[in-house]
Amino acid sequence: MSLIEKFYTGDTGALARIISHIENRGPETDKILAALYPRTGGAHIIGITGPPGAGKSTVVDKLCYLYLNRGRKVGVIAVDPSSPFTGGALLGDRIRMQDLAVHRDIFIRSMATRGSTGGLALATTEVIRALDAFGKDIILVETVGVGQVELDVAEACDTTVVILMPESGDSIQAMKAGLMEIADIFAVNKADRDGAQRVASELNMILDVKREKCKRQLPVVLTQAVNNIGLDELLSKIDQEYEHMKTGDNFLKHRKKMIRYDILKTIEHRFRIRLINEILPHNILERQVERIFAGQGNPYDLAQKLIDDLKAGQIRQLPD
Ligand SMILES: Nc1nc2c(ncn2[C@@H]2O[C@H](COP(=O)(O)OP(=O)(O)OP(=O)(O)O)[C@@H](O)[C@H]2O)c(=O)[nH]1
Ligand SMILES: [Mg+2]
Repeated sequence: MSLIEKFYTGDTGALARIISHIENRGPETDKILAALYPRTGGAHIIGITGPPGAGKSTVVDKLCYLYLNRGRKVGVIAVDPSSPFTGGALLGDRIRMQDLAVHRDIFIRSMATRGSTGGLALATTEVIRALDAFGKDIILVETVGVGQVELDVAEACDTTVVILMPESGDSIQAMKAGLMEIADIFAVNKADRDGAQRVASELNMILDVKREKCKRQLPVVLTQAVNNIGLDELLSKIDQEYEHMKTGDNFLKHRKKMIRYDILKTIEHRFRIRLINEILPHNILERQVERIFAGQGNPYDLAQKLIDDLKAGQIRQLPD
């Protein structure tokens, strides 16, 4: 039986091997992704992001139980762009999630920069597609909300939850505009601590303008993930948001946005790799770096010249 056939029998080992293909980007990766694609589109993809230590993993853990109790099949991806290896925080997550990991209907995977050759967001999206094709109903994707990778990953999710904590109070005003933009739902976690209510009120004030303008709910939920309080409400907001998205034109628009995202991300990534490894003449970058370093020319003119040459179909000789 081929790997894909095994995958479709529900063999978790085959799923794990396919994910390894994606991470290591072997020669067969593209064929595998193409073969899985027709079976994607059934899962609800939920991004969980927010500042370090806000309680994202704890929330993910509790949501997993709630979904499993409802008989849903769950996939979890923990993305850590800062770690060149599967580092400390993720190890902690894995230990905490160990109870869960033995459950037949759950699959948990950590992803770090390792092996993804600069395309962590793309690799994460591809793993999401693999879990989707495998038949997962719910895919939870945890990212630490600080950089471009998170914003890219959020774009590949249906629903994005931003988790904050009372200590985030000072930083709400300064919260990256990007993080505010991508959130469908906010959870102020650690509501057992002082200041949670104040953070929620501040947030609500900021959001009111946007709610009015975009005719959106943008709910703010108070949670105590460790005490298992507020998670039912969070889950019902996630459901409502998804139901709303599925009405009218929203869903078609969203799905088309995803297709567009997959195409553009794939082009970007493959083009960059091919450009460096195949299209640009051997050593050209190194030679031009030396030249610019020595005070000749600048990166911007050089980049434009290379683009013009590519458009014209050939890279012309550059001065050394
Ligand atoms: N007091 C309190 N502590 C909590 C709550 N939820 C989580 N924590 C604790 O906060 C710490 C961080 O929780 P995590 O779930 O690992 O947070 P995270 O956002 O996943 O952290 P990173 O992945 O490292 O960014 C842990 O010690 C949790 O036990 C809560 O509701 N109240
Ligand atoms: Mg975590």
